Amino acid sequence: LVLASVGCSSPSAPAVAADTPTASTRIVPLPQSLDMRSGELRLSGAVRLEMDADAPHARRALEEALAGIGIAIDDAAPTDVRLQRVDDAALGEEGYRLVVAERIELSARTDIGLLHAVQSLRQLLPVQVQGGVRLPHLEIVDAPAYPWRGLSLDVARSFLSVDYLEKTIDRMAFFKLNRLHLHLTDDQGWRIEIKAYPKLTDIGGASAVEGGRSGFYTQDELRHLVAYAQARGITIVPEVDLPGHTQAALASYNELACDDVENLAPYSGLEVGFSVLCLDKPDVVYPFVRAVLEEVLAIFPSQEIHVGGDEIDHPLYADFVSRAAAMVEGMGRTAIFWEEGSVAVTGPNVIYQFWNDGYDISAAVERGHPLILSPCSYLYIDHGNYAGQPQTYDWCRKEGVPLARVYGFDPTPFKTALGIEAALWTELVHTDEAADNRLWPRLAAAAEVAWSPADQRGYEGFVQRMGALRAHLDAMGIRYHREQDLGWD
Ligand code: TNX
Repeated sequence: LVLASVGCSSPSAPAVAADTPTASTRIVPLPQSLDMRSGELRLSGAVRLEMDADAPHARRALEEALAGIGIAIDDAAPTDVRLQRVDDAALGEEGYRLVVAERIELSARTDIGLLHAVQSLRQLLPVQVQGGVRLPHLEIVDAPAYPWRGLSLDVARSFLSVDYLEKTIDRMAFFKLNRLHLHLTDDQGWRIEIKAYPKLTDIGGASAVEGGRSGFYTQDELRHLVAYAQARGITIVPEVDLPGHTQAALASYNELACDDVENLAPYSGLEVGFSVLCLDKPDVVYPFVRAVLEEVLAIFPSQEIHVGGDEIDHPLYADFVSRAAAMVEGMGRTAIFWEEGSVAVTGPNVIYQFWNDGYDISAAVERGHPLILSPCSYLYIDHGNYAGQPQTYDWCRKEGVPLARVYGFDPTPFKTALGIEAALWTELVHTDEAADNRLWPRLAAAAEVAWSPADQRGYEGFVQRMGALRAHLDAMGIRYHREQDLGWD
């Protein structure tokens, strides 16, 4: 590949694509600093790669990205793309620098930082290089505002295939998201193989919400997904939702229920808040919880493990949360619970996930508990892209949760926030196409909310940059919502 700065190009240089991508109108999430320089770099043919061996994930990502748009890699090419790890403390764990000048230079302290640099480069490049491309000279220095930038995906109500999760991981990585929270169990299905309790998936894996898909992941499949995600800078955070939302478990092992529970059949309805492990039988329940958590932790290296704890009214609820949190801590990890769990006494590291806009989480904040923010009126993207969209909920917000609404969320008042998670519940989402429609482009807005400081970003700029990335979404095969604000109808 020939990289030449504009002054050096000869009259015989191949024609280059007319549309010079303007960096400032392309990158989502908005970089912390972007300095446009005069001059431009012409790419055509092939590039030479100089890559730090100590960044295997970024190397693979860069090679794939170039191959994917038709740029060949050739050691004889005169100019290069350089990918290097540098010892620059200011960049932090995930920060990076991207310079386009005579050559393209990506630098970061970590492999993950370099992965993010590769994603920014991908967004600057067109989706297909035919004849050549011009990149403006520029320097980006970038790092995230929040360390936790996630998607919570409900695979329990309706199952999603390994293949679809891989695609979603690739797309999340494109927007520098770094946490995929899998809601693996609920009333309507149990989706994770537990070898000590095989009926959980034999029975609990066979049900789903009405109209939805059933199924489960084997432990091998989950290990594969963990590695796949890790190579793309994403940690998979597993959730086993306890002690409520457990009808699939109760239907599989009736002894987990109290004797007077009448209906232990698999459940495919839409209700919430009716099932619970029999907390009055600690000798049955806690060995079960321990055995499940031990297998979960053996699959998922994530430091944080989600134990659910939502929508349950039981006199022993707070006791359950305290015991489960201590159990997770005893296993060397950190428990996450939905906000309701904050009524319990736990160690200060326990993380709460805020989801009801009206819930008063301030006491937990005062006690110093870290938060993951998923306020439903901004980040529940099972709600409509627009008011009244078919197959969407509106219990949290009648107007739905349009793109601009997601973008409008400001995490800064929450002093102990680790970051945010958009949540896709799947009671009404039963196909990959529907999932794509709910996720995109709203998840890109969530990514910018988490990455870019609130006082630096703005919806108008986001709309311009995001609008310009449509071809990239198409190239990734995303069946996104044709968002009017982006001119995509
Ligand atoms: C509330 S959010 C739930 C889920 C539902 C969702 C539907 C939370 C912790 N619980 O069980 O799927 O609303 O929007």
